[in-house]
Amino acid sequence: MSLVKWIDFQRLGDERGSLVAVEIGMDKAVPFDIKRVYYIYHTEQGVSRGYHAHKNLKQVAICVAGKCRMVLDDGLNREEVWLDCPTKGLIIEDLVWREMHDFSKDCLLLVLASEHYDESDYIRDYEMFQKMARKTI
Ligand code: T46
Repeated sequence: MSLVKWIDFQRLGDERGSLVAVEIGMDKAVPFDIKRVYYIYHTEQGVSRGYHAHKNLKQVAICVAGKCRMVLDDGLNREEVWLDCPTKGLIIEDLVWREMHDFSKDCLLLVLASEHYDESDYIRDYEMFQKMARKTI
């Protein structure tokens, strides 16, 4: 099964421009209660981010401006995708290693998270992540 799962948000645009509403508990909506929202912007050129997984955190990442490349890895398979569309949300499940590369100067990455910030939820060691993902520890 592909690691890349999208939510296609409806563009509620009119002649004045575009608008996207993000909701929970509806068809084509975010599949968890949102406890936290953060956004990543002004990323220096050539800088990559991420390089971790989460033990218990689901997220939806929406690139509302610009673009970046997201790598997802479940310990067995690695897939990459461009985030470059404000109407597409990438669902990132727990126990998925993520890396973000090639941020455009204007990239504004909005992330909706199922849990509050908790540093102890991060797995920052790739070998440890692989063992956990493969349930070998
Ligand atoms: C993820 C990817 C997509 C907080 O204090 N609260 C927060 O909610 C977050 C997300 C971060 N921080 C602090 C922790 C660090 O001192 O902000 C600093 C930068 O965070 P981090 O190095 O984890 O950022 P990224 O871009 O590597 O990863 C972030 C999220 O942390 C992570 O959950 O999945 O974006």
